[in-house]
Amino acid sequence: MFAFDARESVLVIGLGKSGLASAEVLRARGVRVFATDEKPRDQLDAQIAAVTSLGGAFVAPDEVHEVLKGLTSAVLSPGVPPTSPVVRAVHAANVPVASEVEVAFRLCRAPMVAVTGTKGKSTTTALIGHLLRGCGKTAYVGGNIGNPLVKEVLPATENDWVVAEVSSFQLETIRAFRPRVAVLLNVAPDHLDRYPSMDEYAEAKYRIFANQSMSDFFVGNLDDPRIAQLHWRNGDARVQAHQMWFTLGDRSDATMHLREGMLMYSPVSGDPRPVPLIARDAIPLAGNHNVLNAMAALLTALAIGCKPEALRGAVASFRPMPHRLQEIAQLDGVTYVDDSKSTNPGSVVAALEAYDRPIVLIAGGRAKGTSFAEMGDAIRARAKALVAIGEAAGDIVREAGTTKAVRAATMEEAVREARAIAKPGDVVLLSPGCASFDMFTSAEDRGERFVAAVAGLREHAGA
Ligand code: UMA
Ligand code: ADP
Repeated sequence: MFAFDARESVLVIGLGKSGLASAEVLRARGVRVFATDEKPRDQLDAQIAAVTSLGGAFVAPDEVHEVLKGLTSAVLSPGVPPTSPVVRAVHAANVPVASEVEVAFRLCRAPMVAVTGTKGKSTTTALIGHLLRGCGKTAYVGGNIGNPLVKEVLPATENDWVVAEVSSFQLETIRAFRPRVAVLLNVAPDHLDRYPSMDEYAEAKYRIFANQSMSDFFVGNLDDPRIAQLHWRNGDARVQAHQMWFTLGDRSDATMHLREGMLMYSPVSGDPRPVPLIARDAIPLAGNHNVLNAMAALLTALAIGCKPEALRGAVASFRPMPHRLQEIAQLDGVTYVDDSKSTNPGSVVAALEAYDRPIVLIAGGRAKGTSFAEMGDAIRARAKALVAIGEAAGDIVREAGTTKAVRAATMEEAVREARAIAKPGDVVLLSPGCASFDMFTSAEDRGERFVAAVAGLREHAGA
């Protein structure tokens, strides 16, 4: 069990990116693969063809019971919740279930960095990969960031590093998964349509350090009140790894802190006096939240043995990832910012705080069981106007109270409305705070539609 070789027979549950990659890797190792997916059968032609061409067999969800007896394990896609009938049937048959990142961990020869948190995972994961490469190391980056980890780990040797973005969904069904460095960025309301409470959501995230010991590192955000409770000074013994903490405050109980605009590093061994590492303004990302993300990435690189001199140059050459506070155009003195990957209310608050200019905010989409109250406070405090879209538009307008608000039915209409309100010097910010699936196929699709709508304005203006 869990050697994933020709003696084993595995059911892959869910045939999206994660499941198809798992099927491919397992088949290449000679594993007997069955695969299932709860989408209507007539929408699965391409997935079934892919599984069949690999030499695997598709099993309809209501036929899974027929193959349960011979299974050695099941590999679960992150989007399939534990309440799914297929997962329940597999558990009832005592077939062990593992997440795709668990399979990746077992097949991985390189030491691993894993990054989780409600927001900032992809930025921090990409930045860690960038820093490690800038320090001359070979780094493979994958996971929730988009390219399934199970394929990414395969070429990595003992001398390389794997940097994995892991979601709470993926962490739910890990078993031996044990990163050399575990990064915990923040825990804020999100995915409350899957978790009964914030406590349960946080516990899923805490699994990232569950198998660590003193020879590993834990990098944690001291400014997140929930995560700060894990600090050894608070008497919490759950984190067994060597703890490295970061904060925007000027505090001596952190391994990295901010003092007079400088990121200060207190080495974990040797002379503990803080050394200036890099100026806050040298981080090429907007917003305080990104200073925290950069601190987490820098601490990780330092834990791995990167030298401060090399890190300074590497940080400076990093660029924001697409759809994360990405400035996409300047038009008639107005700056247009694509933050489509802002999919929970907390990331809207962070985006609004990142600009000290008047903001016309485009927000809304499909809510995920979260409250918009705090986001409404931030809109009232920082946005000059709101253009609301999608299913949650009414709720967000209500929470935004007295802020000037208009509704738009399409992205093109939203951009036209925002343009009509914005004055030179303003920012038009797409930061939805919601999932995209009510109007778009993905957050990327939503961002691309925004970019296209802004380009359309330019054409109309003849610019
Ligand atoms: N499915 C079922 N039953 C269900 C739910 C889904 O059979 O109850 C099937 C669907 O019909 C579909 C397949 O499962 O065919 C989709 O699987 P999936 O939702 O796990 O999606 P993948 O395409 O495999 O992508 C997953 C991650 N998706 C989710 O966690 C929802 C991707 O993260 C990740 O990039 C990819 O693996 C590669 O690792 C996306 C995400 O939204 C970006 N993540 C969440 C987030 O960041 O907030 C956690
Ligand atoms: P994730 O992978 O966790 O979704 P990303 O780095 O892709 O995180 O960023 C997604 C969104 O969250 C972007 O809008 C980004 O500006 C915002 N964001 C990034 N880091 C933070 C943070 N530490 N706190 C709040 N919002 C953040």
